[in-house]
Parts: sequence; structure tokens; C-alpha cells
Amino acid sequence: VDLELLTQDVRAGNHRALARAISLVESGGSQGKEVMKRLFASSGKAHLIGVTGSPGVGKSTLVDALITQVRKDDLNVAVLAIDPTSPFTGGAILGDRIRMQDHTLDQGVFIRSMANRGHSGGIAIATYDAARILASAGFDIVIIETVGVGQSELAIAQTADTTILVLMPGSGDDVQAIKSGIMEIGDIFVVNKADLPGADKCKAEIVSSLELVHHPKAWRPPVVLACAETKEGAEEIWRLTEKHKDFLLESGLLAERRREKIKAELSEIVAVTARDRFLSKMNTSAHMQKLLAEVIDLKIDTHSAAQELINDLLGAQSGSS
Ligand SMILES: Nc1nc2c(ncn2[C@@H]2O[C@H](COP(=O)(O)OP(=O)(O)OP(=O)(O)O)[C@@H](O)[C@H]2O)c(=O)[nH]1
Ligand SMILES: [Mg+2]
Repeated sequence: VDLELLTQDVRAGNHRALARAISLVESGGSQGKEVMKRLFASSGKAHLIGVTGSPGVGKSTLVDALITQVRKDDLNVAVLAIDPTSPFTGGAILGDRIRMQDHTLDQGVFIRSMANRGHSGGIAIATYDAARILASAGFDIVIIETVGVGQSELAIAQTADTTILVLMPGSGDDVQAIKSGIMEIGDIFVVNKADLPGADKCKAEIVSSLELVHHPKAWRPPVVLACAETKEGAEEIWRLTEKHKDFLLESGLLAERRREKIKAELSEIVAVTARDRFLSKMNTSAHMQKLLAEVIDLKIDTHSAAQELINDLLGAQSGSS
């Protein structure tokens, strides 16, 4: 791959080059890192919007409706759909394509699914990189759709400047969200499938539980009823998203949040890299074989053995043991 040419094409907004560059960061190799090095300086401008919620609440349908709104304002939008791992929603890749295909002929829209498996560096890191690639291609808006269940999905949702939490009535979702503490990550709450019974009750419960959550400065997360299938509520959600962005800018919170996020991202990269290095060294270490035998014979306990290995590896890495 000619990386100079590739990154040039990415900056020019070429969709094929974008797909290629994202594949490179997804595979976690050195070429992906090189791509990021070249694009980094031009990657700061997009508004990152996270859309998260339980499987099947209508996130993709809502994102599709949001794309239409964004295009009406003459802005470009890219979507990263992080596939759910759950076997119950395994059809999501195809589903997302079909649902979003209205926009596939539009140059101002780019949609990409990312598999939640097989990332040596972790899906979160690949997602941060992909979002930056899209930003440097000139997309004004980058939407990241994740299923808000696991730790890594929450981490991804938190990379966004604005996080939209989607729930639906009658699923027990609201109660679950309140219990698990994910209420804190939502900047905008959407009760989707408002055509189903119980939507008003669901909204009321969220509103009252939000009163117990601390929120930064002047922003009180709004709770919006929506019917993504008919695009009802999409315009209001888009307007609130823009309003939240203005709030972030005016309050100085945007800079503060981005700082926190970059810190988390750096920790993640360091942790993942360190773990990989440790594990590969450990597996080839002769000392490891010896300790293994000793643990089996109950001559040394696991914690002490691990500590010996860590001392070994750290010593070897810093070149002073
Ligand atoms: N009744 C009703 N159904 C809806 C609405 N929005 C979406 N759906 C349906 O809900 C199902 C799931 O929609 P998706 O948009 O795929 O949901 P998702 O949250 O993206 O699902 P995963 O990505 O698999 O977690 C589909 O059958 C949609 O047609 C709505 O407003 N009302
Ligand atoms: Mg989806």
C-alpha cells in the first residue's frame, strides 16, 4: 500500500480510500498506525455523536432518520456501526445495510460496520482511529452506533462528544439503565417506539431518575419520545444534538471532555500494548516453565510466581535487572 497516496485520498474524502484506511486500523498492524500518524493533525474537527442502547431498541433506524436530518442542513455524515456480538442480533450487519441503503448513493454519507471481534488492539482503539480517519476526510458529523451492554461498548459511547441513549417502552430497559448507572453517560435520552404502549410512563421514569443524577453545569439531559420508523422525533433529536454541541463549546466542557477522553484512550493503548508484550514474553520464558512446575508442586504460590515473572519481564524491558 502506498500510504502517502492513501492518506491523500482519505483527506480528499474518497470513499474507497476511507474503507481501506479503516481496514488497516482495524487489523491493528503497523500500517494502520502509520496512517494515523499521517492523518492525525487533520482529525480534530468532527462532532462525534454516540448512539447507544440495548439490542433492538431501534438505534439503526434512528440513525438512518438522523442522517436525513443532517443532510437537510447540508452537512456530511459518517456512521460507524459497531456490530453487537450477541447471537440473538447476529443479523445486524445485513440489517444495517438494508436500513441505511437509502443513503448509499449519496457522497455526503459514509456508512461502515465494524466487527466486534478479532481486534488484536481492542475494538475501542480501532473505533477511535476510524472516527479520526472520518474526521480528517471532512465529515462534519461522525455517528458511532454501539450496543450499550458491555464495558468496551460503554467506553466507545464515551468517546463521543454527545451521547444519545436510546430506550424503548415495556422492555424493562429504563429500570436496567437506572440500576446499572448508565444514566450518567446520556446527554440526550430517546424513548423510541413511542407507538408502543407505555412510552409516556417510560419517559416519566427516566425524567424522574435523571433528577437524582448529577449533571454538568447548565445541561439537563432532555428526554424525547420518538418513532424512528416514521422518522417522528428525528428533527427534534437532531436539533437537541446541535444545541448540546453549542453548550459544550460555550461552557468550555468540550475541551475538558476531550482531554479526559484522550487520557482514557492513551491508557487503553498502553494497557493493551503492555499486556500483549508481557504475554508473548511470558510464553517464551524459560523461567515461566520452571515456575509453572513449582506452582504445580505447591512449592510456590501463584501470586509470588506472578511477581517473579513481572520482575523478570520489567527488568528485561528496561534493560536493567
Ligand atoms: N414499532 C416500532 N418499531 C421500530 C421503531 N423503530 C425501529 N423499530 C423496529 O425495531 C427493530 C429493531 O430496529 P433496529 O433499528 O435494527 O434496532 P437496533 O437498536 O439498531 O438493533 P441492534 O443494532 O441489533 O442492536 C426493527 O424491526 C425496526 O423496524 C419504532 O419507532 N416503532
Ligand atoms: Mg443496529
